[in-house]
Formats: sequence, structure tokens, C-alpha cells
Amino acid sequence: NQETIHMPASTNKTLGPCIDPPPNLLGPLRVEFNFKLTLEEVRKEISRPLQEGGRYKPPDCIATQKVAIIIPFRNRHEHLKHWLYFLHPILMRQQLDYGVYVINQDGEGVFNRAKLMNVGYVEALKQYDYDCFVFSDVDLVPLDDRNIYKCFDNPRHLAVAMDKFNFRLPYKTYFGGVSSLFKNQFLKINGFPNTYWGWGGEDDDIYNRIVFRGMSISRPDSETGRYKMIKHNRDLHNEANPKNPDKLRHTQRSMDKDGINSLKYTVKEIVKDALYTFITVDIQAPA
Ligand code: UD2
Ligand code: MN
Repeated sequence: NQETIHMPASTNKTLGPCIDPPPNLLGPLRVEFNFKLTLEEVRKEISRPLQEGGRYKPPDCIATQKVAIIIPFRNRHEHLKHWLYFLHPILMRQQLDYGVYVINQDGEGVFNRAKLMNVGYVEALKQYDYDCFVFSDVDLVPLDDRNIYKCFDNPRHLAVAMDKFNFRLPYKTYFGGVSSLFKNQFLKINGFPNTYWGWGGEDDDIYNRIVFRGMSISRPDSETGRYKMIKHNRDLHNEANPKNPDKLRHTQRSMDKDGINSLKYTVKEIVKDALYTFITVDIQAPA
């Protein structure tokens, strides 16, 4: 006969590592964008388990990676609301230790997606000791939560089957939409190019960098990697740049001097919302 010792769960401080795969995933998801949302509604519905700035840690296990989610942004608040509404619950079920960073390009100059992602990498690291970086367009929502927003042995391309491309890769070397790199993978390619102004080409440059540094692309299968893109027109000041395709022929030569080691910008403002950290930056964009 033994005395039973009752210990409240809260005093048991030794959490085990989170198990793979996460136990609460749902698989295929229903995703629609045809409803209006206010940011207040999204905050009310999903901010409870979050820490200020859109940060989360699983309560009952230790996540294996610390993931910064970086979103290049300007003037897409409608899309951002839907992204936050759908992604936070998914990322929580994936049991990630994560933070969401919206990198907002200041001013009306030409947009630069890749440079904003470089800024996101640097600024996120000032906030927390992240080891993995997920880069996502603001208008892309995964249709299956088994597509884990973490990093892999090789740089990962997550958005492999988008509705806008009939749920297939548009071409074999496509690397656009959503991707993830460990810190050391990102540094190995000197980050992303800063010189692709306007629409197009920057994703192919990143693909080239990865291959030139002897890595390959990791991808989920085409069921797990399904995505929906919120329908939109090309934004103002993000016209296709006819110079960009040409630049792709020089990646190997330019990548060591155009990247995280040549990044210049100034932070205008950092706002920590309940759902995300919003960083407005001047990236010296041409008019
Ligand atoms: C494709 C790729 C994208 C990128 C781009 C070329 C897909 C789904 N995505 O996107 O990864 O390679 O081509 O540059 O095929 N943005 C703003 N405000 C703007 C302009 C852009 O927030 O004024 C951000 C936003 O996160 C957006 C992303 O940049 O999702 C890419 O721009 P896009 O959605 O206009 O381009 P798209 O869909 O052709
Ligand atoms: Mn888009």
C-alpha cells in the first residue's frame, strides 16, 4: 500500500519535445475568401493563445524549431486579415514556436519582394533567436495542414500546387509563393537579391542561388502542397520589370555581392499587434 502523491499539472515543468507528426492535424481544409472580416473579429477569435507581436509557443511540448514567418507587404490589408484568420490556427496545430512578421514597404516607390524578405530575416532575428525562416506571399493559404511551416534538410518550396496553376507546378524549377530555409541555408546563399525591383524573376534568382551552392529543393507532395491564392490584379508600382529576366543569367556572378551582405534599409516603425509584428521600412525604392 502506497501513498498517492497528487501533483497539479502546472508544477510539472519538464515538457518533452513535440512529436512528429503533430497529433492534432486535420489534413485537407475548407478555405473560402468570400466573406468580410474585420481585424477586430480576427483578434477576438484567435489572439487568445498568442503573445504580443503574433508570437506562439505550444503549451504542452517543446517545439523543435523556432520559426519566423516573413510576409512582404504593402497595401494588402484585406488579404492579411484572411491570411491571419486561416494561418494562425494551422500554425498552432502544427505546434510551432513561431512569430509572424509583416514587412511593409514604406512609400509609393517600386515594390521589391525579395529585399523585403531580407529585411524580415534581419529584423526577426533582432526579436528572437529564430533558426528557421518561412517566406510567404500575403495572399496564399494552404489547403492542407500537413504542409508544415518549418525547415528541412534542403531549402523547401511549400506552394507546389496552387489553384491559379491548376494545382501543378507551373515549371519544374518554380520557387515562388511560400518557401522555408534554415538560417544556415539562407546564409549559404547570401540571402535573397536586393536588386529585383517590380514584379518577377526574384524567385528564380533564389532558386539559382540554392543550386549554385550545391543544395537541392525539398517539396511536399502535390496533395499536401495544395494552396489557394486570393484573386487579385497586379498592384500599382509592381509592374513586371523587363530587366529582371535578363538579370537571371548573372546570378552566379552577382550572388556574392548582392544579398544579405549588401542589404541597406531604414526601419520607420515597428508595431506589435496581437496577431503580428508590423515593420515599416524604407528600402530606398526608385520612384
Ligand atoms: C507571383 C509569386 C510570388 C512572386 C511574384 C513575382 C505566386 C503565387 N506567387 O506572385 O511569390 O514570385 O509572382 O514577384 O505565383 N505584395 C504586396 N503589395 C504589393 C505588391 C506585392 O503586399 O503592392 C506582396 C504580397 O505579399 C504578394 C507578393 O508581394 O502576395 C507577390 O506579389 P503578387 O501577389 O502581386 O504577385 P503574384 O501573385 O503574381
Ligand atoms: Mn499573388
